[in-house]
Amino acid sequence: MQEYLNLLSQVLSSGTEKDDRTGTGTRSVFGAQMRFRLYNGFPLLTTKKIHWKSVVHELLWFIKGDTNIAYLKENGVSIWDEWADENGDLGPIYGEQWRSWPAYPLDPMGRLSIDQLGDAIHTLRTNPDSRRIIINAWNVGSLHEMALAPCHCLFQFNSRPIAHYHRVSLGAGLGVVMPTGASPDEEANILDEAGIPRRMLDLQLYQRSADLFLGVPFNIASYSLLLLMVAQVTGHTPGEFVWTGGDVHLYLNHFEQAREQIERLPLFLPDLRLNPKVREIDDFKFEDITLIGYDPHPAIKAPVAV
Ligand code: UFP
Repeated sequence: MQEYLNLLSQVLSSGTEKDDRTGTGTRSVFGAQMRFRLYNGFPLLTTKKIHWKSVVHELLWFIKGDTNIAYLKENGVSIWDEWADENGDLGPIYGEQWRSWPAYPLDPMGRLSIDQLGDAIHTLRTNPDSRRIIINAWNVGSLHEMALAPCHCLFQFNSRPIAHYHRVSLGAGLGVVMPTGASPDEEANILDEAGIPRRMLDLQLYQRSADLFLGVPFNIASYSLLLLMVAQVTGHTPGEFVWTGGDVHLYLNHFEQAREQIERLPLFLPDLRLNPKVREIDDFKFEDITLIGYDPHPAIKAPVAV
């Protein structure tokens, strides 16, 4: 996670002072990128403790297509509370756009709405070389109905053959055999004779607005987990998570905390294990996701800009 600490330093030292919607004020850099190789460990920040349970429940909630905070509240997650209306609704945010983007006019299959995540998984199983495997939450015509305009607004999957040296080391080391929800024909495409994945899966996120201290560590963990889940159900080996930021900012009242964090030494990354029996993205439950060996530095408190 050194890349993250480097970006914190860069924004602190060379960011531009900029006003913002919340009235807090920020130091900001436009355009930044970090890459996390998921086979080197799960990129959950170790220089401060991240509330992992919230990451998992929020992602499962997005995948369910849910946009009401009831599920989150039942599971003790409060991150969306301040934006919900009196019925707990948030408008057509991430979950709705990922799973049921309204189709006007009807698409060729006559669907009223489009399951972008389901389509992406189908394409990864049937046409993995595609360069069009994109999920977009930035539905321009619906932004005004959303409680918060999407921050992590668009992501793309990339499936690529595993280089020879990689496959050798996989055979000897990790040896991950990914079960898939694919038909036998599709599976033959994805797994080799020994049941080892032929291909690796990458995910790149575009985050238009990035609260580098509070939001970004959470966003990195969430999309890395999504990448592992989609890799498993499509028979891929997890590759890289690429994080790309637009307005990457530190709020003025997070500077002290950021400096404290930069001085801390990064620790070993945890491992993440998924229940290998799960073959479809909708079948993952909280208990299927296990974080092992997460022993971070203590949490650092910082005010949220609303
Ligand atoms: N923010 C994140 N990540 C998120 C999320 C919000 O960094 O997942 F939901 C931050 C970015 C920004 C604020 O500081 O929340 C959103 O404000 P705006 O819509 O004005 O960009």
